[in-house]
Amino acid sequence: MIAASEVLANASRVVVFTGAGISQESGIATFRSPDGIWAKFKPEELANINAFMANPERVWEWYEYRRNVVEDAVPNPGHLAIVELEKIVDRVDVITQNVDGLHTRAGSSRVYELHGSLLKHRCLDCETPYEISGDEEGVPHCPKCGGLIRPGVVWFGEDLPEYEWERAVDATINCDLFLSIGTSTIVYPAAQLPFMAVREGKYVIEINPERTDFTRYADLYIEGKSGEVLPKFIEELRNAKK
Ligand code: BJW
Ligand code: ZN
Repeated sequence: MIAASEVLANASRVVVFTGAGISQESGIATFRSPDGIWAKFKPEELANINAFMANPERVWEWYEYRRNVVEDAVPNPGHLAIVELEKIVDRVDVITQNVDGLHTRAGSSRVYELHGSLLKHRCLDCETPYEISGDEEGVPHCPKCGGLIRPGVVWFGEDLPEYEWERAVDATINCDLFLSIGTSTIVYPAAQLPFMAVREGKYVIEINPERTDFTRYADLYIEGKSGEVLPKFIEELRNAKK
């Protein structure tokens, strides 16, 4: 038994809060591990509007490279276990910081992407969405106003999308089980959510091979990779409900 059976037996609204770690086993590098995306590139050099304005081609190329990696990746047993969870409890809200779209591709039905998506683009000036054709050479321009097209992710210093953030907070305060999976829990405001869940008296489980700033506040810390832990955890939850 890895979790309190009573909590599992009574869980009906579950929040799954995820970070880059859940996609690590799909071959997508996390941000802050020694071989992560930012071991080679500093976030302040690439993931902000000033970097894009200073050198749009360079930033665009980096995002195109990552978009291609993500398009070739497939959901792993961790993503699939979260889809399975929908068959066991009344409601599952997936709140993700990931920009890879893998929860949706896996089949989760209620996904909130707090940091946007590598697969979406929009005009920097008029915000009109832009569909990538694949024929672009360099940074495309907006057909409507001529502005530069930017990746649809949330850079440092930018606000999170309002609707997704509101849904995330609402799901957190109304859940009865909160899972924090594969996130270093250091990027705000997203990192507030597990702390908010604790403050609201929710049962919070963290799944991560490494301890984080949040670990000591969790009701239960399960050390391990999400692709290995989650399928077992879901099985346990299913049994607790029998
Ligand atoms: C496994 C595993 C396996 C491995 N299984 N687990 C002080 C100074 C400066 C700024 C700030 C500050 N305090 C707050 C801020 C603001 C800033 C912030 O939080 N900075 C912190 C770094 C301090 N936040 C913002 O700017 C946000 N906006 C904002 O606050 O707006 C208000 C504002 C307006 C104007 C001015 C100032 C503020 C926006 C944040 C947007 C973050 N965007 C990014 C980049 C997206 C685009 C892109 O992809 O390029 O989102 S940052 C990056 O970090 C990305 C991620 O979503 C996010 C979180 O990272 P995550 O997912 O936790 O990944 P890792 O790599 O850190 O951790 C992976 C974990 O997985 C590890 O724990 C591993 O152990 C584990 N793991 N394998 C399970 N198999
Ligand atoms: Zn435009």
